[in-house]
Amino acid sequence: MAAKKLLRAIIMGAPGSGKGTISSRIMHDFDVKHLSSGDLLRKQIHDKTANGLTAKRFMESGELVPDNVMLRMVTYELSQLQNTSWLLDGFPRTVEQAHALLRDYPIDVVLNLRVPFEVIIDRIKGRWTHLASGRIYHTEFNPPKVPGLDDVTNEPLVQREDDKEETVRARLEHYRRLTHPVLQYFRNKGMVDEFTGKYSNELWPQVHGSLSKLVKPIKYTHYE
Ligand code: G5P
Ligand code: MG
Repeated sequence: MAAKKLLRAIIMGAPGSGKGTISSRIMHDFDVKHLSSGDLLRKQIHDKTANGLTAKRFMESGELVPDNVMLRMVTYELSQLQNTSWLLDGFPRTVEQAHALLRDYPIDVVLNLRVPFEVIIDRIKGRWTHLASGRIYHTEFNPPKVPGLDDVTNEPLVQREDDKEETVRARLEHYRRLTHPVLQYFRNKGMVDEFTGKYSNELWPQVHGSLSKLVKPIKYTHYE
């Protein structure tokens, strides 16, 4: 029997562009594991690990966590997923991280979400997160069944420490300065599929179509 084709994908986009939202839809419709570097870091902070303590002060000011911490953490997680399709969200974010990743793994596609910056600031104000699972809600776009509680565990939702307006602006600035060159690096290699729009529901069918050319979907879920 032929070996199953494993997907190696990256999802990119500015903070708040909908990477987490689109990733959870991808997991639902494709046999792919979602690995979010931000979710990993928030878990380490919650568990008060050494990496978590280092990461906390960078994240709270909207800065990037140092490359050596990120590389150690993500390399370990990927080593646990040898025979699994994966989608990386939030990594790589610097050219150094990108080089290190490509040294170890061939990447099939980089999905880039292009959402206007004005839309993003408004969105982040309404975001609520279930820290343990990374599930994301929005007071209007995707409200929980019971306000303030996670749909699956009924545990309380929180607002992220780095979602204050001035920190979001700092995150957007770091994105422009440090992460945009990563995108350019992937574009020069012809690896990027671009998706432009204001709403995740508008981008989703295009993303589904793009991935379906690489791996067979389990289903197609429509959102409106
Ligand atoms: P993260 O956790 O990677 P960001 O800043 O890249 O964080 P973020 O904020 O998680 O990205 P997102 O995942 O792109 O945003 O967006 P989302 O959560 O899906 O959507 C945002 C909100 O909008 C949600 O409430 C959602 O429900 C809502 N929404 C989605 N679509 C729509 C829509 O169509 N309409 C409306 N109205 N709402 C919508 O990284 C955090 C920090 O960790 C560190 C850095 O310090 C970083 O700042 N970090 C790293 N540092 C160094 N290197 C790395 N590789 C690092 N990775 C993380
Ligand atoms: Mg996210």
